[in-house]
Amino acid sequence: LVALKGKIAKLAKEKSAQKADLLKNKADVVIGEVSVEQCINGGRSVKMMVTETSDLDANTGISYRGKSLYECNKELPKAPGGEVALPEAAFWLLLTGEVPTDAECRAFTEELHRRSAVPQSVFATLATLPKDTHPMTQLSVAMLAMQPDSKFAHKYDQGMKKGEYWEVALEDALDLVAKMPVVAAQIYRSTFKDGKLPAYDAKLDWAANYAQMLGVNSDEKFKEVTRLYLMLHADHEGGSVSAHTAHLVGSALSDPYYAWAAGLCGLAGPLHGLANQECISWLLEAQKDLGGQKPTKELLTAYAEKMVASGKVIPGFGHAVLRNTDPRYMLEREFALKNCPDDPLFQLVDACYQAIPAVLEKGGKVKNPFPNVDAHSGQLMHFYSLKEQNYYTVVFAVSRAMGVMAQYVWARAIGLPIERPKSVPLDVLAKLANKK
Ligand code: FCX
Repeated sequence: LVALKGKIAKLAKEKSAQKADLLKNKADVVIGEVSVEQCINGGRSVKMMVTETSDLDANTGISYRGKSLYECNKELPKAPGGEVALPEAAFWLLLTGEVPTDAECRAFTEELHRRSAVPQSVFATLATLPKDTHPMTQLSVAMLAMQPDSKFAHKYDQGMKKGEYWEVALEDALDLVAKMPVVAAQIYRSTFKDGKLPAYDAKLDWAANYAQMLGVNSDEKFKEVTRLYLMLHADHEGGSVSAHTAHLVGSALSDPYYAWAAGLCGLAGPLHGLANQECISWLLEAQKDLGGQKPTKELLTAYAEKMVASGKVIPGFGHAVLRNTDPRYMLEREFALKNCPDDPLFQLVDACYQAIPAVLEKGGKVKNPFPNVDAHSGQLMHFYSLKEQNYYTVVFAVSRAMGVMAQYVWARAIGLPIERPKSVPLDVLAKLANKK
């Protein structure tokens, strides 16, 4: 922990100096304009916030601290015998800007294990909810139930100085990420199984332990695919609904638990994190509709054309920012080609990959006809027996907690202020537009 804090402190000093320099010498430089369309259509591409941890390029996808996902998967430490990068190594990278050594990564995993105990009151709160409460609602409630333990909120009440914010935020961030798998696995076990949580295994890495606590599959490959999934979903810049929500809430100095509870509510939306749930439902429905026929490009083209003609959205395709096949999708595809090429659901996913972009392109209105990660993730979960679709967004949330928490720490480390963009009524917008 001392090493981690030292690295963040050093980088924060450099970055704070950079921020001060920009504000002192370049504050008035205009870096873009906002069109009427951007104002109405969700501020798409308007550069109006700072996120240190990752950056999304429309064509090459997300990079964590300047490293593409392919580079991360290659360079970050692996589990013994594993081939994919460990997600906690990605968390370290997001926090410090550095690839951890194997020893640093091992010590970091142990640090997370030490912080993983979840207060009984959190499980008691969850137990009061109706059993059919959506797992994402349960997860968000669990974050709020953990909030009384926020070190940030406690220290703030005691008059903590601004310079101390990030260090105390880091304590909460590590606690929260450490506890996520336990809470998430308990939600799974209570909602879909017998309620009993398999024993925590601190000998395993963070993701493998989560996989074994889910208790659906003891296959080593399930642990491996969980590592891959959690590494790939860790961060996606600051503008996505969940990250931006958490950033906005955090900018009011609401503590990390409040911020992530709010972010999770955004992640639960069907156009964002819930898309992976919708995707697998769509794939299973398509499989049924094909009635046992082998999925081919031709069949899927006809199937997708019919859907688009009836005005339906095809889940897992398109993206608000990406304009190419999502590299997260490609890394999952590579894993599937290696580990489950004969899975009938993978063959369907593969046929969709061959067919759907051309169908959407022909329709002419979709800005990005290519698949995003959600078009693949469900198949991998399903293959390894995690079949409860309305749980899928929770797995996404376990991963994204790392990016959002790293963003929270960095927002405090460089002293970003409360966020307050300007909104205008349509009449005012019309007046502004008519003046030009
Ligand atoms: N199938 C059919 N039509 C689609 C489509 C799809 N997959 N994606 C976009 N379109 C349509 C839109 O509905 C819109 O139609 P309209 O003009 O009649 O309203 C038009 O194409 C233009 O949309 P576009 O600008 O390309 O996309 P947006 O930025 O508005 O929306 C999302 C992006 C991702 C919301 C959209 O592509 C979609 O709904 N995709 C399916 C859901 C999905 O996969 N979401 C996961 C996103 C991601 F991974 C995440 O953030 O979690």
